[in-house]
Amino acid sequence: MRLSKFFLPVSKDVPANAEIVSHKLMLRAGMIRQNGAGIYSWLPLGFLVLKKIEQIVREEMNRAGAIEMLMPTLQQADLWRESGRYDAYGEEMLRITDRGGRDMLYGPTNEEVITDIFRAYVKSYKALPLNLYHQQWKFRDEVRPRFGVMRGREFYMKDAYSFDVDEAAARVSYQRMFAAYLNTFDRMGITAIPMQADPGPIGGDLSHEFLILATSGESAVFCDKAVLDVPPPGRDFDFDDEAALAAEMDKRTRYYAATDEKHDEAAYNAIPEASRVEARGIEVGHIFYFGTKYSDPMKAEVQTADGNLAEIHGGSYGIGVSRLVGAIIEASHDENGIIWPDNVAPFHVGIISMKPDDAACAAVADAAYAKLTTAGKDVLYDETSDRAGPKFGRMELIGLPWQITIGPRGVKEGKVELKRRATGEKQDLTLDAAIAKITGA
Ligand code: 5CA
Repeated sequence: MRLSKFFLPVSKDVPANAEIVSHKLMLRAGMIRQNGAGIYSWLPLGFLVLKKIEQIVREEMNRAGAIEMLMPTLQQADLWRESGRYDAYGEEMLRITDRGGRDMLYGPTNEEVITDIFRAYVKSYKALPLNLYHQQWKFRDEVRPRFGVMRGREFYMKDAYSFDVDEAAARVSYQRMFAAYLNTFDRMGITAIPMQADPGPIGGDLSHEFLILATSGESAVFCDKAVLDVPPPGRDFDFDDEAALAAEMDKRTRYYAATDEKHDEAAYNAIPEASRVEARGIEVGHIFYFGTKYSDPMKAEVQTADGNLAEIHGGSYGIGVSRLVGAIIEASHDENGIIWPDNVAPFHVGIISMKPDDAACAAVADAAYAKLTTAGKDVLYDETSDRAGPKFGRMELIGLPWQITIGPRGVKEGKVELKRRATGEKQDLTLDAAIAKITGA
């Protein structure tokens, strides 16, 4: 993408209500535009990152055997009356009436809709386990939308729903999502710590929140440092291996990790002092096992192996896809701007052409752009005639993992400057050597 043909409205001014660094940086980098309280447009740079995160979530859900689909944003109130949640959900639910006088709502989550789909088609245990997911906009009329996309009213969520014939099978489905989440967040360059969460009315031990550590986090977090060092299951992990699934969960849950809501001072104090971590965290995912909470009132039953009917055991698994854009920035930035982890960066490389009106300089910069694009890299090519200061400042702000600066002096010596955004490390290299470094060749 040539910068002169892109839409990148960077700005120095941020509104006073932008309290935290990710919100400020997203506004300054021209990633989002507020349209109303907690409601945002995703400008091109922000949209690229949102799509990268969405794609990682998709690949890791698919790898774990979940199947993608799409449900609508608008739902029928009658389904929520069946589950009993229509009145219980309260003011967070945006309620709408259509021209026929029917009560509708903008979905805050999709347990009812998916249970309705399930019961219409699935009649036998033989079709289980089944895990269906989608990535779709949600609306929750939060009392206090704030921190930009981190606590929005309209936000983008991945929500998966598992269906099993009994609790033991549902536990395996839960562990499968638990393991998939670890790989998902790892690919985004962040460490998300699973913490026991309040399982709600069902009880049991099966609800976890996944939090990343960041000073601006809304929750206080207490954990054993060791939990941060457990490696993710990895690409070759076998999601059908039930012993391995249980082990992945056990490897982490054996260490203390809790938010303030579940904090147990005595258990925390039992950790060796040097290993105690007291920090703040952002919830980027939340998984639940809820048994027959929806299948019971909504009559989602299957025939079991012995010919009886059984209510299915369900779980739901959320990831805050739009929240992650802000959360990753909270975890990865410096005083000059964003530092994108490689896999979620809107472009892999930024090329700064220092003198686009100098023929030799422009030729090298054009060649760099062509070669990197051919090598499959997403490139933002700054061939504008802006001054050096603003060019560098903008490139630092938007935080692409690699920068190549091409100026007349270097070109004379056959060199370009390659900079790694995360470390600030700079090297003068031939163009081909710089490209080889970026492409890992
Ligand atoms: N039905 C379940 C699982 S699908 C559910 O809705 N869980 S949730 O309420 O915890 O939401 C899932 C994830 O969405 C959260 O972990 C969080 O990362 C994200 N999320 C929730 N509320 C907001 C919000 N107001 N703004 C941005 N992201 C949010």
